[in-house]
Amino acid sequence: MIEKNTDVTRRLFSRRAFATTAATAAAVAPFAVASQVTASPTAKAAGTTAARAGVKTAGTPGDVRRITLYAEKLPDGQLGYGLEAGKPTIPGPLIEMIEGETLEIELVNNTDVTASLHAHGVDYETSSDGTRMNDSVVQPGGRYVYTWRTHTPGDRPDGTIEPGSAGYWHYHDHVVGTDHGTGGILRGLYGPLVVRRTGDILPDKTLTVVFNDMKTNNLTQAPDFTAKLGERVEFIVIAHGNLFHTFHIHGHRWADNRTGMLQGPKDQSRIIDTKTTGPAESFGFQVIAGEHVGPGMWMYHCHVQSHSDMGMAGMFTVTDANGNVPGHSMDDMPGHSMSGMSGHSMDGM
Ligand SMILES: [Cu+2]
Repeated sequence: MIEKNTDVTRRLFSRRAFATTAATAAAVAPFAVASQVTASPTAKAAGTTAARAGVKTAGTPGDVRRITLYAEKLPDGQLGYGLEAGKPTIPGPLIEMIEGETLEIELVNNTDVTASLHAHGVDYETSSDGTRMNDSVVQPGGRYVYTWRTHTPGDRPDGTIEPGSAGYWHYHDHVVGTDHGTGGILRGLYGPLVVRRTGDILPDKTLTVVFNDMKTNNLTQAPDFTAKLGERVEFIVIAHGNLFHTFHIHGHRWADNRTGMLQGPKDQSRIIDTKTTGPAESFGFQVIAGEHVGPGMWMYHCHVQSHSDMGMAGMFTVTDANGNVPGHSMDDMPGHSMSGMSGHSMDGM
């Protein structure tokens, strides 16, 4: 069976140099279903063309939502967050909010070390800071509620514009190992957070790529993803650790702005297919899988050459309507390592 792996594109990745890859991938639980964003089912798209095209858009924020997040140890000793007990993942689950809403996250710490939850991008009191300094960490076996608030853009009295909370953000532990969560992040306690505006176009699926030192989603060999031709795929890219990385994806481009999509014919956002990102930075964008380029095996990778050569490269496989990739047999196709992949369940948005 190993001899199936003779496709030239696969050998480019030197996968055989990483004999532990399969075992590592197998140890990572499938990515949890995306959190539900509560919104009025009658919400209308905010005057965008999205409504005309029939695509799903983010609704209006509902009441305060509450979710439970579990910090747990994976079988291989790494740590992960999960929406269900016994199902930690690396990265942790995608948490989605709509500008204006409040989310209460009860963190249940099922690990044997003190852990916490610290968010980027949203509003919170010091009691939700997730740091030892602010007494917002969780002992082993304990639980603690963190409250994240978001706001819409507004005008300040001085005439300047106050930005809203929308953006591609992330969350992570801030206490395991050191008071900066260095050990927690290294072991996998991190995940994506996206705050959308009412009317934002929703993706069909979200893929999360976290460059964490020399690993990707804590895997020595970056995970592979698949999508169908024409699917709206959202990428969320986050960096952690001590290194800078350059995310690149083949055959697809995006606008370097909040959503990755042009907001109108006069939007002057630069169109890019490469973006350099450093520790704790994050960005996201949406692409139409295979748009103008068709189905195929499209690499995504860190473009720091030594990094890609050492495993920070995976496959974004776009299949045709029948689930095939021209020029590749099914046996060649990746897809057994789906870390970071999340389907959306957005009914009601
Ligand atoms: Cu890199």
